[in-house]
Amino acid sequence: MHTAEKSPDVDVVVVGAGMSGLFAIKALRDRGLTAVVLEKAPKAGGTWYWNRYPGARCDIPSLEYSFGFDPELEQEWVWTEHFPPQPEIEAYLDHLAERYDLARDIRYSTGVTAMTFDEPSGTWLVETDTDDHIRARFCVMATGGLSAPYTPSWPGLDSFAGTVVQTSLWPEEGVDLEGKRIGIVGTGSSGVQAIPELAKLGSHLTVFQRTPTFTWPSRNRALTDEEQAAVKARYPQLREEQRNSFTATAGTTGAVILAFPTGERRILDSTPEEREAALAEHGFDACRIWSDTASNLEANEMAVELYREMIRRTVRDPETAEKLSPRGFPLGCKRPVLDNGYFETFNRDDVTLVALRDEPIVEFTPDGVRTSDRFIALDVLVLATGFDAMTGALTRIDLQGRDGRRLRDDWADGARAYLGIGIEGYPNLFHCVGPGSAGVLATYPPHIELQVGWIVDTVRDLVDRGVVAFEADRAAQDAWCDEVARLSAGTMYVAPTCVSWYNGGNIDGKARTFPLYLGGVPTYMERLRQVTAADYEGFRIT
Ligand code: NA7
Repeated sequence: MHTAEKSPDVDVVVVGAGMSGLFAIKALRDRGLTAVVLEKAPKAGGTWYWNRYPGARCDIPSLEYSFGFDPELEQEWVWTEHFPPQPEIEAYLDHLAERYDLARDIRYSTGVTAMTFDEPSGTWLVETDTDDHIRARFCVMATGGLSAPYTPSWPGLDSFAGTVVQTSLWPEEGVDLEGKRIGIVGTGSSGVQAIPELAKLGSHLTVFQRTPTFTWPSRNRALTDEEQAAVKARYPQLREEQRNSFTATAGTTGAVILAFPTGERRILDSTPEEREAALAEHGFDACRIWSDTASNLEANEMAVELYREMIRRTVRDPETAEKLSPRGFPLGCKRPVLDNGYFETFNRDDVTLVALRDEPIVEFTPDGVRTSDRFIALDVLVLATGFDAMTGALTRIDLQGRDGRRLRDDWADGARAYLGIGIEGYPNLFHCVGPGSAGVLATYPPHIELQVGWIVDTVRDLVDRGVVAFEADRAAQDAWCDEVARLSAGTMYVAPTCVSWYNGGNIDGKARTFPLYLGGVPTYMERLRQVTAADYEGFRIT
């Protein structure tokens, strides 16, 4: 095919119609660019479409977990709870699609299977599972950080005659759970949110736990009209606070996301009486009020002991309390979890905890599961087993860059990207809040407005200049990856005992790297502004 025949169908293909994709399509259109969004789900919403399991909820306050680009929308939209439940966020995103007529540029039920860069024409050919072939000058990967579900397997699972359902692929039509014997594997955020609800729905719930989790009472509550009005009255300031905050949050929300200590006193210098007083005053939060737990493993372990003490005080059966108690990895290594009565659920007579490290799964049978110690009959198996986070959604596409390079090979030893936006070897391709950016460490909507806003402005400029290829430079990418690594050195995220989806440790065989930028959102955005001012320093422009 001649280059002339490879003229693009659209300026931009956006992959994904979650929060990033919806914002991208609106912003691209506002700047006069043509775009098509390809979305594998039958609806918009991304994470908030797929994760519709009982109890699904965001752990960022609703008034902050929303876009600020349209002051009218911000004032009109009514949130009902402090932490938004999944149906409310889904409704909010549906509303965005409708309000700005975004659906006319979105092809639903269309999964991207392959993407190939053609160097002479400077275009991408995007192929889908519905046999679409779309040629675009630029691609914006709005594929999400937690969107490639991880599904483990056990011997005999295929023979299980009951229902198997994954929290991250929960069917729209729902799952019949009423009065069923339910088993759930996984006690991360999804499991911790689902467990209290599944216990209420089923006749019996068995929780299969591999690693005990750190989770804090969310203290979720209905939002009063007064509270909501007070925030809406100062929304411009709140958005400004978000833009200027390390984690794109206002108030104390950032401490929740990072599990960072909030106090000034060292736990290593504390007396038993002071620690007891902390437990009495702060409960589960007593482990998070010290200044030395983020950097000192001995202090961290003392804080964890306060946490274990709270579990002992909450869970009546001492053996169950012990099994639920985190040991052997530091507080702050994983993303903190917020719960609605998680530990209390284990006081119910119809809930059983199976600690898989003591009692591993041997096999599934048509009727249930056999562990090393017993047989447990099940009607429904829920998998809350997490995600191939941050990179999986990109590496599961057959993404072929310059000179036939494949992303899944280039990232086999860990993700490498410049500014968390561009990848050397993959010109004209941008990814949203991906590896190398603050990514999942910052509140998505404001972070998306800033970072995806930069991408869209850049694309507009490149189109105006008739640029054929825009590609991260190898040396600039290496320097950025070094900076990302330097900032995480010594933190709990990369502690040798920390196994998490942040560092790839949750997936067998995945490279162990921590790809999130820990310099904070304002520093990151300042860097992007400097890069633009220096004519896209670190990118090669053809
Ligand atoms: P997470 O936090 O990765 O949790 C997954 C859970 O599944 C975790 O408890 C895992 O245990 C468990 N798991 C995974 N594979 C297995 C196998 N093979 N056997 C037993 N248990 C297993 O995912 P979530 O969906 O809960 O949360 C992800 C993020 O979404 C969350 O942090 C919020 O930001 C929103 P492990 O700890 O690996 O031993």
